Amino acid sequence: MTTSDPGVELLQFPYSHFNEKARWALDWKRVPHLRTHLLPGTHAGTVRKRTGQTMVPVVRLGEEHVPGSARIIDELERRYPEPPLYPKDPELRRRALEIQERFDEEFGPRIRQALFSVLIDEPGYVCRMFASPHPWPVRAFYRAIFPIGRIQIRRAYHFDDPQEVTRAHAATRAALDFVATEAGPTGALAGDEFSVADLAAAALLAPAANPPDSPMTRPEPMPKSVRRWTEQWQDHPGVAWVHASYRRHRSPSAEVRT
Ligand SMILES: N[C@@H](CCC(=O)N[C@@H](CS)C(=O)NCC(=O)O)C(=O)O
Repeated sequence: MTTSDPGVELLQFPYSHFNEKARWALDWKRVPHLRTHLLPGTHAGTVRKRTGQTMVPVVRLGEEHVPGSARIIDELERRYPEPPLYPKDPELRRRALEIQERFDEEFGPRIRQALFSVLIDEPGYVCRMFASPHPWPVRAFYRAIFPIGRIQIRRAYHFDDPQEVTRAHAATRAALDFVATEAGPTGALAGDEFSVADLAAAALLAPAANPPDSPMTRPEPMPKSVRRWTEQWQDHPGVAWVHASYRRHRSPSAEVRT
């Protein structure tokens, strides 16, 4: 560790809802950390070398690498208990973790699939979303190799089956319905206080809600297809819930810039 290394590092894609979960947790707990931006596709080698698997987010805590947003939050909660993300009451904690798991396993991947069903035909915009923190030669390289990435995306999200897109949209709507109906009088999903349940649901719904002035605000101008996709959800009360959660609880960045 050097003097400018706070000992905590987030390996991430800047536009990614699972990465936003980990980023929000680090910011919420005011943990000073470095952010290493990786490019989806070319990230695999770096992440595999460090963790033996390819998915981000990964958080390095000292010498230890922790992959997976739920595991990261669990580890942050243990090392940095204040302010808490887990409710104290055991029953509320169980409920909060159950909601996180439902968003992680069921809704989150489908919301991403729904967004990619329109992004796949907007290569220039995809490159802006994912490669913007990188210098222009990297951006130009990324744009040039995107046709290969596009084939992989089509395969990974099963876009040759139109039913898959229908299912992805239905799950996005179900996730918005869930937060709109489950939120209590304070807006929280488990008890009265902001918890891991709210963080997970708001971060994983961010692609549909496009919360303003946040790390998940999409670059403007959006292509027409992406704007149409985004606007279709905007009057849903679930979107109002995501916007309110970001406004009230999305802490400023605790990133350390070297
Ligand atoms: N369940 C994981 C999901 C993480 C995930 O899906 N990460 C995606 C980006 S959003 C990824 O790294 N994809 C690239 C890969 O699988 O190599 C979590 O909660 O962190």
